Amino acid sequence: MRFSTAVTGLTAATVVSAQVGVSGARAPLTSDYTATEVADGTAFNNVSRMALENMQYNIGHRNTTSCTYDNAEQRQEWRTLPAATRKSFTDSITCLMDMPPTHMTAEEAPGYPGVKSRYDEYVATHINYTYNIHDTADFFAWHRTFIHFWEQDLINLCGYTGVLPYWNWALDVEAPQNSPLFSGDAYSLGSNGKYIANRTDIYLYEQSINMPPGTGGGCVYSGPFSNVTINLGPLDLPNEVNVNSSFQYNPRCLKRDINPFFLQTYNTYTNITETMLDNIYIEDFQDIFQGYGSSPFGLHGGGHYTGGGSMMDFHSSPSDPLFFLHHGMVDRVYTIWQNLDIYRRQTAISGTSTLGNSPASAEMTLNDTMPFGFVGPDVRFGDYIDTFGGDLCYRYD
Ligand SMILES: [Cu+2]
Repeated sequence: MRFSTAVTGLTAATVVSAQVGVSGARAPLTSDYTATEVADGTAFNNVSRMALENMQYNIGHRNTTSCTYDNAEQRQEWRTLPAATRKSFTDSITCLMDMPPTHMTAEEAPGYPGVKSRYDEYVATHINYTYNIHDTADFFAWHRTFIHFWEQDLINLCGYTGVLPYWNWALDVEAPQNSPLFSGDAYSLGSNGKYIANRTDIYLYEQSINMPPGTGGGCVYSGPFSNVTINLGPLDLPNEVNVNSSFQYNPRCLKRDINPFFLQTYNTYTNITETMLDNIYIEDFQDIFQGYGSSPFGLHGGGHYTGGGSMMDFHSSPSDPLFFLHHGMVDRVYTIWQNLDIYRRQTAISGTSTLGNSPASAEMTLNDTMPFGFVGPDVRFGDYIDTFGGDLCYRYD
């Protein structure tokens, strides 16, 4: 095993020096590593450390005392959280599902018959803005802020004392259905869906691929969320009865269909590393990441379709708490990408506020507002492009 630092002379220190104006050094590329290092996560872990060193250096020069590299929240991968913290995390999620809405007014309620809980306010807000937060300039920043608000609710409304965990897809590529996330014990994120046999491939027209059936398909049957009722969606699931209106009340169980095909095809260490290192411009990085480039799913779509069930619904996917761990990893990869070349990438944006610019809308600027509906206050885009901006103060481990 060798690190690129030994091969190319590109050390974290020289990358840091590039950040302060010394020309010559550049952010690493996949080609700086061997195929084995890319495939086994060595390259990913190496550049993650470089990104953290750059971040630490950069934050250290900002003259802030309230939020520093050392006192920032440090988000962790799900399986590194202590069992008791994992339990407290899922308990606090159930608490949000049992809590009445906090933002929707009595006057608004008739327009949102499916919003029954504080948790549903998140789902409804994502449904409402679906076409303004995907394949737009603010895809990364909006979802970053969305999961931040959710984490703050777990803490402030439901007494959670841990950090928002993320799901490192690559750790589960061999058999995601056997991941500790889905073991179904009290410390997991709930089980897979109950297995439904004798299913055939489904052809996905939009992505032009055959989707093989996953390893579940039915309701989550043990552990956390096996007894929860989800109320909104689905709006666009293949082979499901979808609702007729966006906020229709449609109570049902939480379904999953953990599907190794997607994780193995779109979310390996090689996929992650190539996406992160070989797209140096934000317009390419965000497109490839979301499956609007050569791959029909990208890291973002691959994780969603691996979950199956609710996670595959473009609009109502936050119905499955797995959404927030998946988007934690999305945010982590974006954060690493940004910090590998802070001065060029931290505030780089490209695109409009409509999906694929359809209907056409103005190019977004950092002064634009990102709307959060029932979730929280609208925020300035530029304040949330940085994990130390706005009221954010976190980094990944
Ligand atoms: Cu989304």
